[in-house]
Formats: sequence, structure tokens, C-alpha cells
Amino acid sequence: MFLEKRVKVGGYLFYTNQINVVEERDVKTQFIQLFVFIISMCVSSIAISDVGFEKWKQSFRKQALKEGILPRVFDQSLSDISPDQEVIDLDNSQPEFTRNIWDYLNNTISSARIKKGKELLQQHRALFDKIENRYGVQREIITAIWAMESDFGRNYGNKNVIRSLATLAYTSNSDKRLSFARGELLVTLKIIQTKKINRKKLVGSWAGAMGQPQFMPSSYLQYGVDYNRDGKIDLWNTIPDVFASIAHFLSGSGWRKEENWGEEVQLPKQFDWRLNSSAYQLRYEQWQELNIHRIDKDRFRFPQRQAALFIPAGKEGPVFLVTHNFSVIKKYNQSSSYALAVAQLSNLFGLGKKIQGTWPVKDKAMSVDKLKEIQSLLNSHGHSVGVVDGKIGSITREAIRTWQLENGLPGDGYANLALLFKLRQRANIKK
Ligand SMILES: [Ca+2]
Repeated sequence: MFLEKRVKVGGYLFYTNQINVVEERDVKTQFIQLFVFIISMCVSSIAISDVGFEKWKQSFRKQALKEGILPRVFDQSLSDISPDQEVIDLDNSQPEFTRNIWDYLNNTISSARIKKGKELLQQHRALFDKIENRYGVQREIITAIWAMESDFGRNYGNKNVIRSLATLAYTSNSDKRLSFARGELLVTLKIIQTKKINRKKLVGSWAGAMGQPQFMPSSYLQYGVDYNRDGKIDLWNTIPDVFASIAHFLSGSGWRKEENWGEEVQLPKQFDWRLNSSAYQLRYEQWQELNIHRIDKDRFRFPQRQAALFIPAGKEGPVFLVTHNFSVIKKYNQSSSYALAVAQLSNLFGLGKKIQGTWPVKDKAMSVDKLKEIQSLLNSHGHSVGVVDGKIGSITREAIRTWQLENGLPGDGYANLALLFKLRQRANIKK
């Protein structure tokens, strides 16, 4: 996934693709802009390309050599590396608002993308026959992930992965990201040492995700496949390697070829909301006995398989039954919105239908502050959500759900303004 491609240099905003078109402007403007650019580059490089980074490199070098990295490989890879200000800015950027799932789906599932995906499925039919057979992952799923990650390989970022990871390993404010980046950087050096991949080829996103499938270096090492057997796992330019690696990631993460990701369903008017929990796994046929049917009234295709309810936008929105495979997609990217986008795209690349339920579009995007307030109130009501971070993951959903049930409300686990008002009311907070 790509974030905005703004480069913030010492307080001035440049757009990466605009820096090269300065020659169309008059010379004076050019000169002033160049001057400002150089000054701000100096300011920002004084700020970050400091002695500290060289010191950090030396200490990291010791660790890397202990882990078996050759001095030559380390020095060639990192000696000319300086911190990347754009990576620092993106790492520190904190959105004020979250995006509603329906906006996210609208942005990622366009008719042009569906058309392109169908064309590419046709074009690579013979290759997909073999890869599907080998890994047991449906071709539409592989293609959907390929679309989501890099727009079918057309946009996988232009960052030097070593530089991005070194920047994060040195500067990130989050300890978790700091040690994650350090680990991934070590793996990157191992890849250079053992996989015959030139370090200049290691290109990807600001966060270190590489090539068309946007694999972190550790995934490259664990799941990367040299499918065309030319001696190199090439996730940048070799399509067979890209498809096989995505398939291998999913099969290695537990993908079950004999089931789908899930189905859109309709709840009965009288519904026991206690059943709405990812922990509540029933066979499709058992759900049917509870009067939960496919929204298009067709039969469930895999009646013996287990599924759980997934209600991303509350009781007014679409409802799904999702299988184990849905959680495997989340191993690629842990966001439920991402998994649903992959699932929907894969349906639309095949014979599947669009989501039929209607989204509660009257709900405005929630600010991170309001989501944090919901989490704090849940905590104070004794429903622990863990860290108050404004991110609504499965723990927060579960806390909302149990609070709703305790208060005689439908336990849909949905965080919107109405929920916040109810939580405030019960906490006797007047705002
Ligand atoms: Ca290859």
C-alpha cells in the first residue's frame, strides 16, 4: 500500500515527480527555488545525518557481523547510506481521521481495475493453471493481492529498501517499529549475501515492502519462490516468481484450497447477537439452520466448512460469513478492510457479485480522537481494549460488542458516533 508521495524537505513541500520539471519556469524562479531547496536540504541533513547515525551504523555493524554478515557485504550495503527524511516524515505522520470502509473499497475496487484483472487472468492463464495446481491458492485471490499491493506491478514504490529500513531502525519513535526495522535490515543483508540479488534491485515502499507483491525482506526469505528457475527470486520483474511467491505466502500461512473466503449473508429479523463473534465458528449449514442465508438466496457452496460472522459497519451495513481463509488474507495485511477488498476483488475477477447490502453512508468518518475516547470509555466501563490508540481492531470490536450486549443493545461491535454518545451517556459525561 502506498502513502502519499510528498517529500517534505526542511518545511517545504515538494512533489517527487515535480522536481524534474523545473526547467519550464523562468531562470530567476529556478534559482530561488534551487537556493531554498539547497538550504533546506542542508538544514534537514544537519538535523538527521548526524554523528549519531554513524555511531548507530557502527554498533549495528557489530551485531550484523556476529549474525554472520560478511564485513564486505555490510560495508558495500551501508557505507553510503544516510537517513531518508521522507521516510522519517511518513513514519511520524498521524492521520486525524480514519477512512470509512466503503470509501476504502470504492477507492480500491474500480471498474478499470476489475477489467484489467480479468485481462491479466486471461493473459497468464497457463501460468496460473500450474501455480494453482502447485500451491492450491485460487488465481483470483493471487491477482487481487497483486492488484492491491502494486496495481498489478505498476507501482511498487521507488525507495531503496536498505536506506528506508536503516532510517526506521535508527529514528523511529516507536520501539516496536525500531526493532522490527532492525530485524528486517539484518534479513536484507542476508538476502544480499546469499540470494545473489544486487542491493540496487531492492526497491520498494518507504516502510521496506519490496517489489510487486510488497514482501518485507523476511517474507522474501521465507516465501519467495524462484519459479522460473533462473537462480534468482525476482519480485520486481519476473511475473512467475511474483505469482508463485504470493501463492506460497498464502499456502504457507494456512490457505485451504477446498474452501472460499466467505459469503455475503442476510441476518434474520430476530437475531441472537451473542453469535456475532470471531470466536463463534459454525458450519455454513448450521448458520442456515439459524436462518442466516446467502444474500442472493443461493445455497452455500461449502456447507460443511466453518465460518464466523463479520460485520464491518454495524447492523445497518453488509454482513458476511468468513472462513479461515479470510484470516489468512489478514496475515498479508492485518486490516479487515484490506481483506474484504481482496475478497471482493477476487469475486469480481471471477463470476462473483458485488456486495449487495448497503453501507451506512450517513456515518461520517470518525476522528482518531473520538475513537480514542470510545476506547477510553470502554476501558473505564471495565471492557479492556488494551492500548488506547484510536485503531479499531478485533480487541476493541469485541469490547464494544460485550458492552453493547451488557447494555441490552444489538452487539454489532461497530464504532460510530451513536455508540460514542451512548457510552458517554452511561458514563454520565456531559459534552
Ligand atoms: Ca526467478
